[in-house]
Amino acid sequence: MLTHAKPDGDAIGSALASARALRRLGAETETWFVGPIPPWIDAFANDTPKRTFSGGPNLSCVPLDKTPWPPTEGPGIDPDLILIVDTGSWAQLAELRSWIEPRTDRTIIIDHHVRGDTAIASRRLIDTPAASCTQTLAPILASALQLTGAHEFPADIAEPLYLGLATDTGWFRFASVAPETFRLAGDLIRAGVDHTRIYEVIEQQDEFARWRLLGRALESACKHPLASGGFASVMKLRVSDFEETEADRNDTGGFADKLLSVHDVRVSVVLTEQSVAAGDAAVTRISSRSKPGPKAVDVNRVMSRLGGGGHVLAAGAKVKATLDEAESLVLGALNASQA
Ligand SMILES: [Mn+2]
Repeated sequence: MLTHAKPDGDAIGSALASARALRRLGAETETWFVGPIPPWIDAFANDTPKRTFSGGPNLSCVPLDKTPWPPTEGPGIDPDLILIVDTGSWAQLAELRSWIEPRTDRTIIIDHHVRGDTAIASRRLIDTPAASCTQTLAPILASALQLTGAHEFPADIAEPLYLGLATDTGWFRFASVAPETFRLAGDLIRAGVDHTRIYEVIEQQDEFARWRLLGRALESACKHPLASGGFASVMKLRVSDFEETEADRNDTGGFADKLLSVHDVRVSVVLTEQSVAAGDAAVTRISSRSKPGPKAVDVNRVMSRLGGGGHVLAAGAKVKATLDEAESLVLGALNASQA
């Protein structure tokens, strides 16, 4: 059982649900995840034995031993069937590619993404209207287990299916949510899913220091008018803000999104001062988010002007500049890219 690298809730939920269903049908299964793996995985997969691969990618969640990467022999290393869920592209399979390539004739893909590589698997089920890969898997696993519906799933299969459904829809907010999405969620809760526990495990695990740091960021926030209308918001974090709040360098995740809640803010930028050795030039990390819609600002284009990049709605860069210089650079690039 394989899924994309840096697995999210849907990838992990799809893999665990499929593996558990196959195990109930008598198949021996192994599930490999390519890291980094979210810290909450043990809340869902603590029953799953682990295999670590040495000298290679960060793979885990199979029998506990150390196997050299790429694996050449051993139980489960040369399976009869490879099931790949929640991705259909080589790029997302990362280090697994060289291992899959000689086995594509016995590989099946079940996915809901538009983009993919046809050569990976001899059989592919690509269900693009599905809100999550677990939504596609639910009726397949139900019929394999000879159930009359998703409400009959055992709880250890219903839970990962719900995990994928809830996280891939942003807790049932995205445009992909359809009547079937809610119907399946209802059936899975009937099957015994503790949905408040899942929300707590995924969304309510922050350290207090992170919110104190967010306070500093919000206090620094400024709004700047954009030539094409609306505003860009800029927040700044100094090295001293991290020290004084005792926050971690990685605690800024999601900060830029917060100010997109402001009605006239179209772009939100977080500038983070990097600690540099005395005598070295100042360095600032830039993270930007853009509000979706027909008038969306392409922050990938803006950040490319500063030597960075990313996606249309989320991009970043690193510049040799102080916080204030970086702010001017970003505002210049924002207005130049819309001219
Ligand atoms: Mn997905």
